[in-house]
Amino acid sequence: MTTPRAPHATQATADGKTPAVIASGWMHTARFLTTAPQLQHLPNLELPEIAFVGRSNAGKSTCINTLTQQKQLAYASKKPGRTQHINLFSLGKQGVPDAVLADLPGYGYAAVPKQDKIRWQQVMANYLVTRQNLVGIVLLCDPRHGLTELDEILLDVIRPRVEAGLKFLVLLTKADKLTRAEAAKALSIARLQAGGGEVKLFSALKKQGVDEASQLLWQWAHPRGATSPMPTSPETPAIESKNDA
Ligand SMILES: Nc1nc2c(ncn2[C@@H]2O[C@H](COP(=O)(O)OP(=O)(O)O)[C@@H](O)[C@H]2O)c(=O)[nH]1
Ligand SMILES: [Mg+2]
Repeated sequence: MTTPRAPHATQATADGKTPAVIASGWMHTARFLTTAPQLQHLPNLELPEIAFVGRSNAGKSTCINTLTQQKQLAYASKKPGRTQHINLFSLGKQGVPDAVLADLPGYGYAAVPKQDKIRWQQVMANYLVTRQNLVGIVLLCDPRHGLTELDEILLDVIRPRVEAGLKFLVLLTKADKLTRAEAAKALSIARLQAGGGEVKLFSALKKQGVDEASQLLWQWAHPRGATSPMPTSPETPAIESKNDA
């Protein structure tokens, strides 16, 4: 006679892995794919792509490094605003990637020359509006500043795509710096501003929100509702770059 499954085990896959373990292992496979100063220099990919956006200093690099459990994947820049390229990272087993993370330039850094600011806004808007394989956007926001005017502009830019099904998550970073009351307030304000999109607290320091965010991203990239990563078809183009050691 078989032993009844414990209620918590109903989420585990045949090999006993929970969704959190699967998602975290998947995030850990992230490796550098390529970098591009402009949209037209990015490779056209068939893989689902998830973009990370946010103001300079919002905690984007730290968040990507935390989610992927890698210290240096997204360079945590000492000079905010200087990372002006779009950096792509591939996810999934070596040789059979199943998704891509895109790290977009941070915006809103005061010391950046005006023409650079305008150039980036164009790069960003272009990317967010036209990138074909984009399936989701993670907007990083420091809750002590809230969603700023530039974040609102970004929300406006992506709204039509979100309405058409693009996934969207706001991560309120550095949550360890907030009291419970401040965190609750920041959440409710951001939920109003995000117009129904998902909003979660995140702390790299306390590893808060890491499992939830990883699982959400995994689901975005694997929309068929599989409980383990989809088998990749043999036709999937090899996109590993030479830099991908
Ligand atoms: N306390 C705390 N500080 C953080 C956290 N995430 C990022 N930071 C700090 O915020 C600053 C900006 O982070 P960074 O990842 O470089 O931001 P980016 O410009 O958006 O890539 C750095 O000094 C980080 O150490 C966090 O979860 N908790
Ligand atoms: Mg950064």
